[in-house]
Amino acid sequence: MEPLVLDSKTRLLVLTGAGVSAESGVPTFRGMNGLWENHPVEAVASPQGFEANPALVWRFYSQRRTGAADVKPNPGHDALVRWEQHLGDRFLLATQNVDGLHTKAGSQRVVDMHGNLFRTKCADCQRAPFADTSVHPSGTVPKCDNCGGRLRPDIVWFGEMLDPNDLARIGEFITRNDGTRLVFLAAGTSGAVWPAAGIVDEVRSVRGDTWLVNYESAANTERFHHFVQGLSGEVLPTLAKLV
Ligand code: BV8
Ligand code: ZN
Repeated sequence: MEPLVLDSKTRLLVLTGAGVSAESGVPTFRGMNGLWENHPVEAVASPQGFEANPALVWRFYSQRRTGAADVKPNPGHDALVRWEQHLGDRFLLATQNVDGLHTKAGSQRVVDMHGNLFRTKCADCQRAPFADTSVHPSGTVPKCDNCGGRLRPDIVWFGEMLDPNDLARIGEFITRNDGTRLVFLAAGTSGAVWPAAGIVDEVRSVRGDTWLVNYESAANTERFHHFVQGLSGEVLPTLAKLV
């Protein structure tokens, strides 16, 4: 298998999903069959779910905060930190994960496309999101001390738009015209959620080279030029040739 060559003429966009955190002990969505306590995740992680039962939604996120509080980055996260150190501004990491493990590992140029589990905002006023690791007793909904309204995790739910600044940052990196060749690598993602699942086609539209590193075939495997099947914690540390 030819290596992924990261040289001075290359810029690299990486997209990660739940699979990259699996070896750190964070359950994947598919691993849970897309369910939480028999609720489809899309139902709990949605504005409609929050309107219908905010306490249930907070129980879901409180459990995930507890579960992700002490997890550690794995060799897959660490490899991406080394690639970034080698490429500098010719590197960008877009993640669908809300566990914050890339940042914990030392990644700098990170776009949290779907938000962050350890940040909270208000559903009823425009106060700025704030860092928050608090876990709430079952049945409770934390109140905003600015407007008395309901607090919610600073996470992009199904049916909600992603932050346009985040999409613009990714789009700028894809269309950048600085004489470098674009390489895209997706890792640990099933390619089932949009707009993340469409990035490979955006990259192909500017004739970029595309790689998928995944434990099993994904919904969009055929869109990639290269498919390396395996565990990201084992494949990523040896995949790239840093020139
Ligand atoms: C939006 C935060 C505008 C919440 C998340 C076009 C077509 C169809 C549907 C749509 C479309 N455009 C929009 C939609 C609707 C929707 C969507 O995509 N629905 C899907 C279900 C069909 N998208 C949205 O709603 C987005 N917003 O488009 O707004 C709009 C609005 C309304 C209508 C139209 C347009 C918002 C999407 C973001 C939602 N929030 N997360 C939370 O985390 O609680 S998504 C969440 O699920 C994750 O962030 C991630 O994105 C996704 C899970 O996918 P993966 O991360 O890939 O994880 P998964 O478990 O599925 O797969 C893991 C993979 O890893 C597996 O393949 C496995 O084999 C592999 N693996 C496992 N272990 C390892 C491994 N690989 C390597 N190594 C290992 N060790
Ligand atoms: Zn408020």
